[in-house]
Amino acid sequence: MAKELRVGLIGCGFMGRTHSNAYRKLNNFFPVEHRAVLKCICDVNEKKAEEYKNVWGYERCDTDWRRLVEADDIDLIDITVPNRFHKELAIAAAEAGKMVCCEKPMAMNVAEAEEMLRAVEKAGVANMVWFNYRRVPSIALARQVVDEGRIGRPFHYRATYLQDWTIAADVPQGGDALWRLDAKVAGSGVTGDLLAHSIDTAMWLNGPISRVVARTEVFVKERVHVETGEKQPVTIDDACMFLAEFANGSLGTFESTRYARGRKNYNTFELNGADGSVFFDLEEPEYLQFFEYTQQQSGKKTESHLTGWRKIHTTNSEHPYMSHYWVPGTCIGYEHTFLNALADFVAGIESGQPTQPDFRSALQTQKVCDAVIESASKGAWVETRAE
Ligand code: SOE
Repeated sequence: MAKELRVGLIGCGFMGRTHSNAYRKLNNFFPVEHRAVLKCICDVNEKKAEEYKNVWGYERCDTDWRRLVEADDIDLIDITVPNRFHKELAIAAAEAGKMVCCEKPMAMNVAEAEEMLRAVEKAGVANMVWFNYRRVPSIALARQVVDEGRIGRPFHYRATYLQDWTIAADVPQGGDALWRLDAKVAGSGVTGDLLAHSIDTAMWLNGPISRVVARTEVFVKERVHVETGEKQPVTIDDACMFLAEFANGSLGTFESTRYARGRKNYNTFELNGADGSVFFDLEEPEYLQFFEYTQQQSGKKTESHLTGWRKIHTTNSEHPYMSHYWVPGTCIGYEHTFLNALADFVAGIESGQPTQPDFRSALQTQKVCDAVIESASKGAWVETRAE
């Protein structure tokens, strides 16, 4: 009889759906010992909670997160509410002895993230932050290529994360749907929402970022706030670009905006080293591009007339995660990145090897985000203290 992993999920937004879907499918695709049980869905909005209960098959719904966190029949609290509430919920869940999985960015700032880390470590509960893009098979393959020593000494890391959904000046800010535009609820704009993903991926592939210099911009200065109906100054960053120095001596550039007309969720990176390069583009997620200059096994330079970028279709069962899905040549998608993350988390509970990124690792990303915001306001280089 499988062990149960009884889930209480808080938050009925977009991420609440992606996670609910992962819990439902876990045991269809991954041979883990635990069976995910969708026990309770919680949201302050009763109608939404009821709707999610029915659509995703939760056993019950609740509007009181404190009651859920204290409930005896819950093993894991999953937090998908807006960023402002992450800290309070995560600490309460840890203190109640529950495992905690939290959406990104981990917190509003480093001070909050540190408190959350102390709470889970004191309670000794398993924890994870949902940086789902690490679980795109092509990105996981990039990590494998780096680990196999095929890139050699790294020189450059280049990331972009572009969207275009806030260009219209009449898009309001705040409320259930648009809290990402409200600094009091989101903490920051594209830095915490989009660049946090890029930074997590970058540090996973290329090690810690030591210092940054950033420039942010707010293109639409005032927007109507959904709660007050009044025009208020926009205090999030609409766009952010920064230069980075990695601890390994390589240099990075990061660009993010919600004003790149035509770009919906354009998330790319390229890493260039002495022996090779990798490039990834989320608009073609089933490919990793790899340029091999020096062949890793022989140590010889690839013959000049055969050099060129390889576009690897990452759908073979040898590619990360793919043995759990279909046959070679058939791709998987966005939803599976959450399923893969959940499977890794559960495997971590079962093996005793905590899954990454845990709160300690996500704190390092938070440090870089805070340093980016600080640098943009000072107009100077800022040390990140990321490890
Ligand atoms: C913002 O539009 C958003 O939904 C982010 O919050 C997610 O983290 C990103 O993966 C997709 O875009």
